Amino acid sequence: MAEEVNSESSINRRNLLRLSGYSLGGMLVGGSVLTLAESLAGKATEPLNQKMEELLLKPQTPVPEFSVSQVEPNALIVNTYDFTPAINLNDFRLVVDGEVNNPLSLDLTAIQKMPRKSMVIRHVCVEGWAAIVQWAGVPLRELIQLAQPKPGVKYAYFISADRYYESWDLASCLHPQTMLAYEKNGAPLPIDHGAPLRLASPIKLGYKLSKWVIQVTLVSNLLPRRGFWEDQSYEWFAGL
Ligand SMILES: Nc1nc2c(c(=O)[nH]1)N[C@H]1C(S)=C(S)[C@@H](COP(=O)(O)O)O[C@H]1N2
Ligand SMILES: [Mo]
Repeated sequence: MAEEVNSESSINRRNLLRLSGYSLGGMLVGGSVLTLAESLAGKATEPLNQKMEELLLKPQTPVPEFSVSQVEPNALIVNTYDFTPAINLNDFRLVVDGEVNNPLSLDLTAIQKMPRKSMVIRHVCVEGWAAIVQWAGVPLRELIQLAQPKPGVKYAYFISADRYYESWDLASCLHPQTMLAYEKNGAPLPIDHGAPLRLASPIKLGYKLSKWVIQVTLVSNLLPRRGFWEDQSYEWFAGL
Protein backbone atom coordinates (compact mmCIF):
# COMPACT_ATOMS: atom_id res chain seq x y z
CA MET A 1 0.00 0.00 0.00
CA ALA A 2 2.66 2.48 1.04
CA GLU A 3 4.68 1.50 -2.02
CA GLU A 4 1.77 2.16 -4.31
CA VAL A 5 1.38 5.66 -2.91
CA ASN A 6 5.10 6.30 -3.32
CA SER A 7 5.20 5.25 -6.93
CA GLU A 8 2.23 7.48 -7.66
CA SER A 9 3.88 10.45 -6.03
CA SER A 10 7.12 9.84 -7.91
CA ILE A 11 5.17 9.84 -11.18
CA ASN A 12 3.74 13.12 -10.08
CA ARG A 13 7.18 14.45 -9.39
CA ARG A 14 8.37 13.47 -12.83
CA ASN A 15 5.39 15.28 -14.31
CA LEU A 16 6.24 18.38 -12.37
CA LEU A 17 9.85 18.23 -13.42
CA ARG A 18 8.79 17.77 -17.03
CA LEU A 19 6.35 20.64 -16.67
CA SER A 20 9.09 22.88 -15.38
CA GLY A 21 11.30 21.95 -18.31
CA TYR A 22 14.12 20.30 -16.40
CA SER A 23 15.10 16.76 -15.72
CA LEU A 24 16.19 16.26 -12.14
CA GLY A 25 19.84 16.19 -13.25
CA GLY A 26 19.45 19.27 -15.43
CA MET A 27 17.53 21.06 -12.74
CA LEU A 28 20.44 21.00 -10.33
CA VAL A 29 23.11 22.13 -12.80
CA GLY A 30 20.63 24.39 -14.50
CA GLY A 31 21.15 25.03 -18.24
CA SER A 32 18.89 28.06 -18.37
CA VAL A 33 18.81 28.80 -14.66
CA LEU A 34 19.81 32.35 -13.85
CA THR A 35 22.09 33.45 -11.06
CA LEU A 36 20.76 35.70 -8.33
CA ALA A 37 22.55 38.70 -9.87
CA GLU A 38 21.08 38.03 -13.31
CA SER A 39 17.57 37.84 -11.93
CA LEU A 40 18.04 40.99 -9.90
CA ALA A 41 19.20 42.74 -13.07
CA GLY A 42 16.12 41.45 -14.88
CA LYS A 43 13.90 42.68 -12.11
CA ALA A 44 14.49 46.32 -12.98
CA THR A 45 13.29 45.90 -16.54
CA GLU A 46 10.42 43.38 -16.29
CA PRO A 47 7.20 44.57 -14.67
CA LEU A 48 5.51 42.23 -12.23
CA ASN A 49 2.08 41.03 -13.16
CA GLN A 50 -0.78 43.01 -11.73
CA LYS A 51 -2.31 40.39 -9.45
CA MET A 52 1.12 39.87 -7.90
CA GLU A 53 1.59 43.59 -7.41
CA GLU A 54 -1.77 43.89 -5.67
CA LEU A 55 -0.92 41.07 -3.29
CA LEU A 56 2.54 42.45 -2.62
CA LEU A 57 1.44 46.03 -2.03
CA LYS A 58 -1.69 45.14 -0.05
CA PRO A 59 -0.55 42.16 1.99
CA GLN A 60 -3.19 40.16 3.81
CA THR A 61 -3.72 40.83 7.51
CA PRO A 62 -0.93 39.31 9.57
CA VAL A 63 -1.86 36.63 12.10
CA PRO A 64 -1.04 37.76 15.69
CA GLU A 65 2.24 36.23 16.83
CA PHE A 66 3.32 34.86 20.20
CA SER A 67 6.22 36.11 22.29
CA VAL A 68 9.49 34.18 22.39
CA SER A 69 8.80 33.24 26.04
CA GLN A 70 5.70 31.33 24.89
CA VAL A 71 7.70 28.95 22.66
CA GLU A 72 7.09 25.30 23.58
CA PRO A 73 10.56 23.92 22.90
CA ASN A 74 9.69 20.22 22.84
CA ALA A 75 6.12 20.30 21.54
CA LEU A 76 6.85 20.05 17.81
CA ILE A 77 6.52 16.31 17.18
CA VAL A 78 8.52 15.01 14.22
CA ASN A 79 5.88 13.93 11.72
CA THR A 80 7.40 12.34 8.62
CA TYR A 81 5.28 10.03 6.48
CA ASP A 82 8.12 7.87 5.27
CA PHE A 83 11.82 8.72 5.56
CA THR A 84 14.22 11.59 6.28
CA PRO A 85 16.12 12.35 3.07
CA ALA A 86 19.88 12.82 2.97
CA ILE A 87 20.66 16.24 1.48
CA ASN A 88 24.24 17.27 0.71
CA LEU A 89 24.36 20.92 1.75
CA ASN A 90 27.28 21.72 -0.57
CA ASP A 91 25.29 20.69 -3.65
CA PHE A 92 21.97 21.99 -2.37
CA ARG A 93 20.10 24.40 -4.63
CA LEU A 94 16.59 25.69 -4.22
CA VAL A 95 15.02 25.91 -7.68
CA VAL A 96 12.18 28.34 -8.36
CA ASP A 97 10.80 27.74 -11.84
CA GLY A 98 7.67 27.13 -13.90
CA GLU A 99 5.87 30.10 -15.47
CA VAL A 100 8.44 32.70 -14.47
CA ASN A 101 10.63 35.14 -16.34
CA ASN A 102 13.69 34.49 -14.13
CA PRO A 103 14.05 30.90 -13.00
CA LEU A 104 16.22 30.74 -9.87
CA SER A 105 18.72 28.21 -8.60
CA LEU A 106 20.01 29.44 -5.25
CA ASP A 107 22.44 27.95 -2.78
CA LEU A 108 21.95 28.39 0.95
CA THR A 109 24.38 31.29 1.22
CA ALA A 110 22.39 33.25 -1.36
CA ILE A 111 19.13 32.42 0.43
CA GLN A 112 20.49 33.50 3.81
CA LYS A 113 21.58 36.83 2.30
CA MET A 114 17.99 37.56 1.33
CA PRO A 115 15.64 39.48 3.68
CA ARG A 116 15.21 37.48 6.87
CA LYS A 117 12.08 37.20 8.97
CA SER A 118 11.58 35.67 12.40
CA MET A 119 8.15 34.77 13.82
CA VAL A 120 6.62 32.87 16.73
CA ILE A 121 3.50 31.02 15.58
CA ARG A 122 1.45 27.93 16.34
CA HIS A 123 1.95 24.82 14.22
CA VAL A 124 -1.25 22.74 14.08
CA CYS A 125 -1.32 19.10 12.92
CA VAL A 126 -4.65 17.49 12.00
CA GLU A 127 -3.62 14.48 14.05
CA GLY A 128 -4.54 16.47 17.16
CA TRP A 129 -1.44 18.25 18.42
CA ALA A 130 -0.06 21.77 18.18
CA ALA A 131 3.14 23.58 19.13
CA ILE A 132 4.23 27.20 19.49
CA VAL A 133 7.45 27.50 17.49
CA GLN A 134 9.84 30.28 16.52
CA TRP A 135 10.87 30.09 12.88
CA ALA A 136 13.35 32.25 10.94
CA GLY A 137 13.91 32.24 7.22
CA VAL A 138 13.22 34.02 3.96
CA PRO A 139 9.66 35.16 3.23
CA LEU A 140 8.43 33.15 0.24
CA ARG A 141 7.18 36.38 -1.36
CA GLU A 142 10.81 37.54 -1.69
CA LEU A 143 11.70 34.47 -3.72
CA ILE A 144 8.56 34.66 -5.84
CA GLN A 145 9.13 38.33 -6.53
CA LEU A 146 12.69 37.60 -7.62
CA ALA A 147 11.54 34.85 -9.99
CA GLN A 148 9.01 37.20 -11.65
CA PRO A 149 5.92 35.07 -12.24
CA LYS A 150 4.26 35.51 -15.60
CA PRO A 151 0.69 36.88 -15.70
CA GLY A 152 -1.77 34.10 -14.96
CA VAL A 153 0.26 32.32 -12.28
CA LYS A 154 -2.19 31.21 -9.57
CA TYR A 155 -0.52 28.32 -7.73
CA ALA A 156 2.80 27.04 -6.49
CA TYR A 157 3.93 23.43 -6.29
CA PHE A 158 6.46 22.52 -3.61
CA ILE A 159 8.59 19.47 -4.27
CA SER A 160 10.45 17.88 -1.37
CA ALA A 161 13.49 15.62 -1.30
CA ASP A 162 11.45 12.80 0.32
CA ARG A 163 8.97 12.78 -2.61
CA TYR A 164 6.41 14.73 -0.59
CA TYR A 165 4.68 17.33 -2.76
CA GLU A 166 2.19 20.11 -2.08
CA SER A 167 0.37 22.84 -3.97
CA TRP A 168 -0.77 26.21 -2.61
CA ASP A 169 -2.76 29.18 -3.88
CA LEU A 170 -0.64 32.21 -4.77
CA ALA A 171 -2.22 34.53 -2.17
CA SER A 172 -1.23 32.17 0.66
CA CYS A 173 2.29 31.97 -0.81
CA LEU A 174 2.57 35.77 -0.83
CA HIS A 175 1.23 36.13 2.72
CA PRO A 176 3.83 38.10 4.74
CA GLN A 177 4.13 35.27 7.30
CA THR A 178 4.67 32.45 4.81
CA MET A 179 8.37 31.60 4.71
CA LEU A 180 10.98 29.04 3.84
CA ALA A 181 12.52 28.58 7.27
CA TYR A 182 16.14 27.61 7.98
CA GLU A 183 16.01 28.13 11.77
CA LYS A 184 13.78 26.75 14.50
CA ASN A 185 13.69 28.12 18.05
CA GLY A 186 16.87 30.14 17.53
CA ALA A 187 19.01 27.27 16.20
CA PRO A 188 19.69 25.90 12.71
CA LEU A 189 16.71 23.87 11.51
CA PRO A 190 17.21 20.21 12.55
CA ILE A 191 17.27 17.62 9.73
CA ASP A 192 14.18 15.84 11.09
CA HIS A 193 12.23 19.09 10.92
CA GLY A 194 13.09 19.71 7.27
CA ALA A 195 16.61 21.15 6.92
CA PRO A 196 17.86 22.93 5.03
CA LEU A 197 14.52 24.60 4.05
CA ARG A 198 10.92 23.99 5.07
CA LEU A 199 7.69 25.92 4.73
CA ALA A 200 6.40 27.69 7.85
CA SER A 201 3.21 29.74 8.03
CA PRO A 202 0.49 30.52 10.58
CA ILE A 203 -2.25 30.31 7.91
CA LYS A 204 -2.00 26.63 6.93
CA LEU A 205 -2.36 23.24 8.63
CA GLY A 206 0.76 21.19 9.30
CA TYR A 207 0.52 18.94 6.25
CA LYS A 208 0.74 21.97 3.92
CA LEU A 209 4.08 22.92 5.51
CA SER A 210 6.49 20.90 3.40
CA LYS A 211 9.86 19.94 4.84
CA TRP A 212 13.06 19.49 2.72
CA VAL A 213 11.77 21.79 -0.05
CA ILE A 214 14.01 21.61 -3.14
CA GLN A 215 11.78 23.12 -5.82
CA VAL A 216 9.03 25.72 -6.05
CA THR A 217 7.19 25.64 -9.40
CA LEU A 218 4.78 28.47 -10.24
CA VAL A 219 1.86 27.50 -12.48
CA SER A 220 -1.45 28.83 -13.75
CA ASN A 221 -3.27 25.50 -13.35
CA LEU A 222 -3.23 22.68 -10.84
CA LEU A 223 -2.33 19.21 -12.03
CA PRO A 224 -4.50 16.21 -11.09
CA ARG A 225 -2.08 15.55 -8.24
CA ARG A 226 -2.35 18.31 -5.65
CA GLY A 227 -0.54 17.15 -2.56
CA PHE A 228 0.62 14.04 -0.77
CA TRP A 229 -2.27 13.99 1.73
CA GLU A 230 -4.75 15.84 -0.48
CA ASP A 231 -4.52 13.03 -3.02
CA GLN A 232 -5.64 10.75 -0.19
CA SER A 233 -8.74 12.93 0.46
CA TYR A 234 -7.40 15.59 2.84
CA GLU A 235 -8.69 19.09 2.17
CA TRP A 236 -6.62 21.13 -0.31
CA PHE A 237 -6.87 24.72 1.02
CA ALA A 238 -6.28 23.63 4.65
CA GLY A 239 -6.38 27.17 6.05
CA LEU A 240 -6.11 27.96 9.75
N1 LIG B 1 8.47 16.59 3.13
C1 LIG B 1 7.60 16.40 4.12
N2 LIG B 1 7.00 17.47 4.65
C2 LIG B 1 6.10 17.32 5.65
C3 LIG B 1 5.72 16.05 6.13
C4 LIG B 1 6.38 14.93 5.54
O1 LIG B 1 6.15 13.77 5.89
N3 LIG B 1 7.31 15.14 4.53
N4 LIG B 1 4.76 15.94 7.12
C5 LIG B 1 3.85 17.08 7.30
C6 LIG B 1 3.05 17.06 8.52
S1 LIG B 1 1.64 16.10 8.56
C7 LIG B 1 3.31 17.90 9.58
S2 LIG B 1 2.31 18.02 10.93
C8 LIG B 1 4.57 18.68 9.61
C9 LIG B 1 5.38 18.24 10.79
O2 LIG B 1 6.57 19.01 10.88
P1 LIG B 1 7.65 18.54 11.91
O3 LIG B 1 8.02 17.11 11.61
O4 LIG B 1 8.78 19.51 11.76
O5 LIG B 1 7.01 18.64 13.28
O6 LIG B 1 5.36 18.51 8.45
C10 LIG B 1 4.62 18.39 7.26
N5 LIG B 1 5.54 18.45 6.16
MO1 LIG C 1 0.44 16.90 10.34
